[in-house]
Amino acid sequence: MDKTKLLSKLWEQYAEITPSAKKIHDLLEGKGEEIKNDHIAIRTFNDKRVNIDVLEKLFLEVGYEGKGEYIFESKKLFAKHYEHSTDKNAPRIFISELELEKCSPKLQATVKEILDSCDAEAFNNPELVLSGAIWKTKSLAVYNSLLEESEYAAWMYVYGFRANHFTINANALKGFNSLEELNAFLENSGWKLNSSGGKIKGTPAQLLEQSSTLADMHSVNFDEGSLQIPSCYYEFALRYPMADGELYQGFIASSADKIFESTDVKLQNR
Ligand code: OOG
Ligand code: NI
Repeated sequence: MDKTKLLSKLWEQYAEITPSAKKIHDLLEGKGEEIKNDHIAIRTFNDKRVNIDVLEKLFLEVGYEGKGEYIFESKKLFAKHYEHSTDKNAPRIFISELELEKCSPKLQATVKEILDSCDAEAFNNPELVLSGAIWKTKSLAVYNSLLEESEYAAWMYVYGFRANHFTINANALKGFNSLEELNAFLENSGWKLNSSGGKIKGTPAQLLEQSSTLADMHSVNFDEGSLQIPSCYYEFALRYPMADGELYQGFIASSADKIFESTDVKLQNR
């Protein structure tokens, strides 16, 4: 699979359960904006069958290179970001993984059981990153037990391997002079933004400002019946130039820590 195909498959799969992303995309295009992607994020567990080393393979094959590494102590996450070696317009890729050994024995056992239930071939699928929730059952009891300890683990159980969000490159928007302006436009158009740590994460001094919508609510069919669970969100990133004049390319862990919460149902009720 080539890069264009991979990125468009990730978008299709994401847009299918994130109708607001498609609507915001079309709304901005309707205003004459050209939409460019700053980055795409993917989540996983650090079990060696599905960890970052496994999921990065397809991206390395299409020309991405590993760049920054990030640690999220309280959420027990580790992440890496990738940039394309030749295509400067290609979105960055951000892959995070839950550090299972730092979680409770109960959560570790649950995740092991989930992964053990999969066909071994599922892990060797070169398109694993596009394969969603590959486990055979989806139990609300399992979802709730994961949710008690890690919203990230619970989200992963329901939605699996896919793009968790796409991110609009706000530098490329012509009609907005700041992220505040873009946020105000989105809120006036009816979208709810993630307010954890403030609606804008990061500062010009940190060279990256980010905001995001709250994830859409999506109907999930559990073995016990169906329930609305937050799916995916849309992010907006504005980058500032470094001393050498080039835009900052990395991520900011303290901001990312709050962006992760865009899928947390607790924020929806604020
Ligand atoms: C990733 C959250 C972090 C960013 O841009 O800082 C992030 C996630 O929710 O999986 O995307
Ligand atoms: Ni992001």
